[in-house]
Amino acid sequence: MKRIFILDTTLREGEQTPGVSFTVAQKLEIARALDSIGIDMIELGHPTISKDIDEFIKAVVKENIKAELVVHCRACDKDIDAALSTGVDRIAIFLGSSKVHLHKKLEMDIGRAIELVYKSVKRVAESGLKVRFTAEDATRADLDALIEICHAAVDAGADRISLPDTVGIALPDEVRSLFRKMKKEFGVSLDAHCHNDLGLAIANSLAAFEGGADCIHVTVNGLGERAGITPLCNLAVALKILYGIDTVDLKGLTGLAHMVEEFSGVKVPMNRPVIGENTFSHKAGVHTSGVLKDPSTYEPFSPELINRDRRIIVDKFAGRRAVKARLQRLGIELEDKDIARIVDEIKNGLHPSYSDEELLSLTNNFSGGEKDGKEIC
Ligand code: HCA
Ligand code: CU
Repeated sequence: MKRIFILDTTLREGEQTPGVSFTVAQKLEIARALDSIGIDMIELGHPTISKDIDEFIKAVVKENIKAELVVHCRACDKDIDAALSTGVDRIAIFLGSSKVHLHKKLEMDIGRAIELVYKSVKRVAESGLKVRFTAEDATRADLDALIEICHAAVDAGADRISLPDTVGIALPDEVRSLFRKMKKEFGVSLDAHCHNDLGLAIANSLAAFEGGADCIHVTVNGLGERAGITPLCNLAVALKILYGIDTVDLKGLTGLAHMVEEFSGVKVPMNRPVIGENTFSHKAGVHTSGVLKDPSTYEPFSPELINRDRRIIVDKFAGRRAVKARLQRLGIELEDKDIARIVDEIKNGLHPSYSDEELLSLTNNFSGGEKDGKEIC
């Protein structure tokens, strides 16, 4: 079976989310948690950005982390010096590759970019560390220029090339085809890093994988610049469900997502695939009835896969089966006629959704206020 690596960049790209700043202690906890679920590579940040980032990187390399530790840096001596002093396994050097990045942002031509990439990558390679080169904005670059820049990196010693969709603008077919072409051209490993500006990060990551990418970049909860990048939970589950590919320990994903939600202060929306509160909730009578007979009627995969529970919502949409199942979970067995009365009562009201306590209290009203569910029967 095809092997695919996952690089988590919650600690680098994720901290670029507006409003997010992790403490060193939080970052160490996230790094340990990522390692414990079997992430292959952890991208740690740029040591020149701030003292605490440098401090964190120097601290995490002393931990017993199995994942490859990667520092991200610009193609300049100041960044490379700082990166080399950290003791990580790999340095990822990035430089714009599209015309708009080269001409407008960096104000240089392709010749100068090639020189810089060659010189910077060679410096790191000669130090004995592994080097990845990131051709920033690769999906908007002219293909010949992109190939030329990447050749300079590979000739200088890079064993990995990242081809990011920096502004999340590419279509899955374009990404698949770009990776196919680059795979034919280069013998090195290729990374995909897909931004989610148009909601295509997951689709593009899977397309990159189909096109020959060896490694996909993710962040926990999809954190990152603007709309963020491919979310770890979604990617790992999609690879398992759609391709049968094992990556990380899926049962560890829910805890990790909650940890990063707390540390980042960025709430996971309730309808977020895989990890959102509603992912395994069923509401309409037709749905709950189907799910209670066979969960696969309305669930593409079981909540147990990621250590979660199914929820049966009880409100005006609920049918007898849903109410019966919810009461059974609370240890209450009622006759069908009593269930029918409760359902009628629920349907006559406008209560948005019954919690267990509210359902119990409604049930008790119907049965003269008795507290113990078993006595109701
Ligand atoms: C950045 C740009 C980057 C780099 C991705 C990579 C992008 O924030 O520095 O190194 O693979 O999206 O192009 O995140
Ligand atoms: Cu990015």
